Amino acid sequence: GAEQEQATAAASGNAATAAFAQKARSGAASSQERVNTLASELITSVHDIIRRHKVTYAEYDALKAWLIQLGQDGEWPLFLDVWIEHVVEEVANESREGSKGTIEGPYYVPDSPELSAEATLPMRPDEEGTPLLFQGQVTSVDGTPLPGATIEMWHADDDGFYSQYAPGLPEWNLRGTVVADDQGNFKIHTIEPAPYQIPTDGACGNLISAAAWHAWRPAHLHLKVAAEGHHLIITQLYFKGGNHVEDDIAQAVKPELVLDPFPATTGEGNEVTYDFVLDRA
Ligand code: MBD
Ligand code: FE
Repeated sequence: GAEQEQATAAASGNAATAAFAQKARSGAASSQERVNTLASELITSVHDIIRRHKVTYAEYDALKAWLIQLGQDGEWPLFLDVWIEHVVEEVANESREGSKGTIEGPYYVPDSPELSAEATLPMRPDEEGTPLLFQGQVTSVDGTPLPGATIEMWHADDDGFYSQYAPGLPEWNLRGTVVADDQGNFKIHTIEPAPYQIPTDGACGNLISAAAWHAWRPAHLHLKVAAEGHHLIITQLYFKGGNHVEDDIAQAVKPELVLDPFPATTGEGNEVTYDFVLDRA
């Protein structure tokens, strides 16, 4: 029977939680002193909120139930990346001189198929969406081209779904690792993604409806750009005039990250040029 599997919050959430457990983490763990400081201040700031707003037992129990559900739905990665990560990224990259970064989000998968400097992302023969040619050059801050730089791109399809986090999509759909040529140039053929609505049927969705927020991120391309001897850039690019560019639920839009594609000279879809400048490590 060809029963259509539904995309559920718990399915994508638990997939994101399992993926995070596999993540190669960088850097040393915090010292005891730092854990003491950070955990104490976090807890104290919760106490302050309770006193200031006279939080009731009913509200305390609702919070407890919600946190339990957040774990059961596997939505800790979604929650943290949507509401917290943008400030971590801001602090981490405040002294960078090269291209702007932004949050990684919960749906990166390492080791996507390696592709040549001009390539089409893996996609279905009938992939919906406006074709997009995304091209540019990777250089160092002093303008030196970076041959062999890698541009990993991953993004949602025209229905707002990510491969490996929604049922029924080919494993590497709209994910690839493009290796730039000997001048650091790349040309990536893909389709323009749709705006992304975070799952409404899980704990994060419950919070959004209980607070009367909206659940949308603007359409975006995710990228990781890397080159020997340089700092990795993790970023996203958006589309000028698109829905929710001005009110991203994840607060991950920066003016430098908004693309303005124009009709492709080939006559099919749109094209845009965007160069990446990497800081020396
Ligand atoms: C996404 O696609 C995303 O990029 C972020 C940050 C959060 C949820 C879904
Ligand atoms: Fe995303």
